[in-house]
Amino acid sequence: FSGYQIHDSISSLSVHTQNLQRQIDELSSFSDTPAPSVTRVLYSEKDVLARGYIKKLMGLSGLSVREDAVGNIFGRWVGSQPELAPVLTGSHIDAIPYSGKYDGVVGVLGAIEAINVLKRSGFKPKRSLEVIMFTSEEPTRFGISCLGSRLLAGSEELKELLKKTVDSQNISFSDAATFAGYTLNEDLSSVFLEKGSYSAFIELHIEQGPILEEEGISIGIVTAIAAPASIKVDFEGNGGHAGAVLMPKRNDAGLAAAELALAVEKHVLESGSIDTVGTVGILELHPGAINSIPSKSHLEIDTRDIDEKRRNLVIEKIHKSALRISKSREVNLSEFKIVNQDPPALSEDSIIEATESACQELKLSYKKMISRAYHDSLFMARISPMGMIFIPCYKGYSHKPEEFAAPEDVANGVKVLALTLGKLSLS
Ligand code: HGY
Ligand code: MN
Ligand code: MN
Ligand code: MN
Repeated sequence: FSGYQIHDSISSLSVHTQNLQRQIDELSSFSDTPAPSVTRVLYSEKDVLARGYIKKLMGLSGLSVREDAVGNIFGRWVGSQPELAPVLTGSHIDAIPYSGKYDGVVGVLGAIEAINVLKRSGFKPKRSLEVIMFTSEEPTRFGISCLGSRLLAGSEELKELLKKTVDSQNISFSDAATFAGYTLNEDLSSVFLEKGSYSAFIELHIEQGPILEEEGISIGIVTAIAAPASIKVDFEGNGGHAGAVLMPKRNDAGLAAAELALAVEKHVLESGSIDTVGTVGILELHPGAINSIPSKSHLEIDTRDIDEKRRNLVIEKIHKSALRISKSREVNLSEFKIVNQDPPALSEDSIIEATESACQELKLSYKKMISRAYHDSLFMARISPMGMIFIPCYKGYSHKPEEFAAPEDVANGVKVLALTLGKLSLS
C-alpha cells in the first residue's frame, strides 16, 4: 500500500483536534442521563437527534449520505475508480446506560475527521472511501449485540428473530424503528452486504483496557477480537412470605440465581487461562420486595475468550450447573437460552501491515494486541478483510462516565486512520 502521493503530504496530515473534541462533547449531550454519563439507546429520541448530528457532519465533509432499512448510515467519498470495491471505516454511537462519551464515537467522528484530514492534504482517493455509523452495537434495548453489523454480515437468523423481538416495554423492533423514521416494510435482507462489497473495513476505537496507557504506547494494532457469548437464564420457585415460610419449605429463585452467578465465576476461573472472562451483568428478582421470597429470577451472562473451544466448554459447565442448582433447590429452570455464541475474528495481514507502516511514517509507537471487547469489526470480518486501530484511554475505563481519551491520543488515532485509509484506497 505505498501510496506515493500520500508520502508527500504526510506532514500536511493536520487534525482539527479542538473541533473534533467539541464534536465529541456536543454528541455526548444527546443523552438520557446527566453529564458526565452518556446513555443513548437504539431508536430513542436522543439516538434520533444524534443520528441527525452525524448525518449533518457527513454532509459538511462532502460525503454522499445514505441509510439502509435499519438505520446503518453510510457517507461516501467517491474515488477516481468508483467501480472498485471501496474502503469502509466506522463504528457506533449508541451508548449503554450511564456510560462514557468515547466508546464507538471516536471511530465515527474520528472517521469523518480522517476524511477531512485527507481532503485538506490534497489526497485524491482511487477506491472510494466510505464512513459507516452502525445502527447499534450495544445489546441494551433488544439484547442483541452488534445488531447492525450482524445484519450487514447477512445473518438470516437475526433477520427472522427481529420479526418477533420486543424490548422490555414490549415495543416491537419494527415499531421502535418506525419511531426513529425507518420503515421496515421490505424484507431485511436488503441490509445484507455481498461478500467483497468492500476491499477493507477498519475501525478506530478506544482500547477499553489499560495496556496502551500503562506501557506509554500511542497506537494499538488489533490482531484478533475475542469471541463473545451471552446467555439468558430464568429460575422459578414458589416464592412466599419472607417471615412465615420456614427455610426447609423454600425454593428460593433468588438464591438459585446467586448460586449460578458464583458458578459462572468458578467455571471461568477453572478454564486455566487469564483470557477467559465471565460476568453476570443483569440479575433481576421478582417480585423484588424485601419481605417476599423471590419466585422468579432472571440472569444474563456474558462470557468471552480468545479461544472459542475453551469458551464453549465454560458455557457447557454453566448449563450443567444451572440444571444441578434447579434440582438441588427444587426451582424450575424455565429458560436457559444462548443468545449468541460468536466465533473470534482475525484481522487481515494486509491491513495490519498498512496500519503498521502508517504508525512508522508518523513516528508513533504501536503494539499489536488482541481486543477483549467485541466490536462491529467482529462481524464485518465475515464479509470483508478487517482491521482495528486502538488508542489509549484513561486507566482503561469504559462503559462508565469516567471513560476518557486525551485529545492528542484521539488525534494520533485519526492520523493513523487517515494514512491507512489513503494507502488502502490506492491499493
Ligand atoms: O461489550 C463489548 O465488548 C462492547 O464494548 N459492546
Ligand atoms: Mn461498548
Ligand atoms: Mn464500542
Ligand atoms: Mn427470560
